[in-house]
Amino acid sequence: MTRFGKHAALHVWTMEPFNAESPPRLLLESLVTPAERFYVRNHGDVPEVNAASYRLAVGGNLARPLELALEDLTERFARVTVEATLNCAGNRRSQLIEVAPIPGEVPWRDGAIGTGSWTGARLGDVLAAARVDPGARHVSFVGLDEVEADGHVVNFGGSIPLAKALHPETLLAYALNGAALPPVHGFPVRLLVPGYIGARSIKWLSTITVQANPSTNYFQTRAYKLFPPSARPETVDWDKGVMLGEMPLNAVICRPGHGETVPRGEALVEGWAIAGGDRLVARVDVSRDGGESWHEAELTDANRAWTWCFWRTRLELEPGPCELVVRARDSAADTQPEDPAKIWNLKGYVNNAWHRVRITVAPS
Ligand SMILES: Nc1nc2c(c(=O)[nH]1)N[C@H]1C(S)=C(S)[C@@H](COP(=O)(O)O)O[C@H]1N2
Ligand SMILES: [Mo]
Repeated sequence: MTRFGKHAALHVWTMEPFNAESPPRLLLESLVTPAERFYVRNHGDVPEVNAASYRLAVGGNLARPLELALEDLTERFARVTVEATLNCAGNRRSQLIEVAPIPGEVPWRDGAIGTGSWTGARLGDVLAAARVDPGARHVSFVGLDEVEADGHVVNFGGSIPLAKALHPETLLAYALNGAALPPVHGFPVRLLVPGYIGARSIKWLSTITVQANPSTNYFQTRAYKLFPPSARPETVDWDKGVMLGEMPLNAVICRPGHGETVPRGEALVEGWAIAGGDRLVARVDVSRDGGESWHEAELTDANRAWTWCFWRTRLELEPGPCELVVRARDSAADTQPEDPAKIWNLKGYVNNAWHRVRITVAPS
């Protein structure tokens, strides 16, 4: 156990703020990730929140503004449980950094992802009680944590389209895996936006505002935007760029790991795959020759919206150096880009290039 009750095998990138990811093998042990193995992505200190005096303000373009105590959320609204994978937009950034440097960002490998069984009130139920005005299009959220951004102290925040806010999977979550939300994951209440980048699942929620436009928070208008590979920090126009929402399709090989030596013959290759939005993983292909030829892998569990699925295949491996590659296809027939250089972007977001693992196959 390390800080915040995390498993000792987690790789801690920074202590302040606390940022840590799970090794791929540990993730593969269960479809629902135990809290102590769940990655942490913080931009500031973990706020200490008193549950008794906590209030969540719901305002903006609506008829009945609300101020909800934790007990209001747990008792007045239906208690709903949703299994959903949280995936950081910066997950797999390290592979983009191999293309060109991305200074000032956490160099996540592939473990900034985890699946929780989240319990809470539907955001849609709360917004129905508040009676949203026609004409509202976005819902914006602010957390209690204070973050240093561009020389200013701001609260972490962001927004999602009203339509997504009203979908039944979008929760004001107060429990993770059957226990109260741990402080580091947003106690007492966090937003859960399945299918979206992790950054939109705002922790330690303080206010919810229904409005006509997206949030003007730094983390909506400046960070978590996608720029083309040609954009450079010195010259980029921050007003341009695509605000990130739904995650793209992705797949990772968890076993064998980079640099491992495996015996010749049949090897078990395993990992996870996840489709963005409400799409499903339709197929996973694995290559043992750097992407020349492909073998369809078996999906080992019911493949449901909002959650990753695990896959596995057995491949005959010849002695010598070997490059394993994975790529998936989703229910919208979309697939992943081959080359990380083509999707490199200055903040290093949403890398979903083919995942490659170089191993050595021993002679006998
Ligand atoms: N208030 C607040 N919410 C936040 C963040 C944050 O720093 N502050 N980080 C976001 C990001 S970038 C991610 S990926 C997820 C991580 O959630 P976790 O730490 O519970 O795994 O929380 C999101 N919500
Ligand atoms: Mo993130």
